[in-house]
Amino acid sequence: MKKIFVLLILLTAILGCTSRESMTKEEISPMYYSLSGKVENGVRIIDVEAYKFGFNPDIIVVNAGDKVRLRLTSLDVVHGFKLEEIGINKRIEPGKDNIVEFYANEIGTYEFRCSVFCGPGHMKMKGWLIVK
Ligand SMILES: [Cu+2]
Repeated sequence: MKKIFVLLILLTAILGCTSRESMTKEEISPMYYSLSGKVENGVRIIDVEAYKFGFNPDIIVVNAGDKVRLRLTSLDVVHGFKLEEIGINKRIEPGKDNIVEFYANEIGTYEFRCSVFCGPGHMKMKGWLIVK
């Protein structure tokens, strides 16, 4: 009985750690993530899908110094892509490619989130940009 109890606690701890929406900046280890997208003509191009209620991928990884182009698409309603620390706030209209370009200058882990209210899960709709 005691063993099962310990196992349950362990399992809860492990599951808790892998839930990305509740992750904090400090819990993300850049070394575990490989680079996102592909580089074409010196631009790192990454496709990101927005949906109720999340982003795919929800962890975007680039190199410091990269010129980054995000191609944002929505699978359902209008969403937003807000990356405050880099000064980005883009509406993601369904049915089109919504393009955002920026230079990833500073190493760091930056939170991005949906900036257009899209329903009850809106507040949980976020992800991370890792610049390494
Ligand atoms: Cu939203």
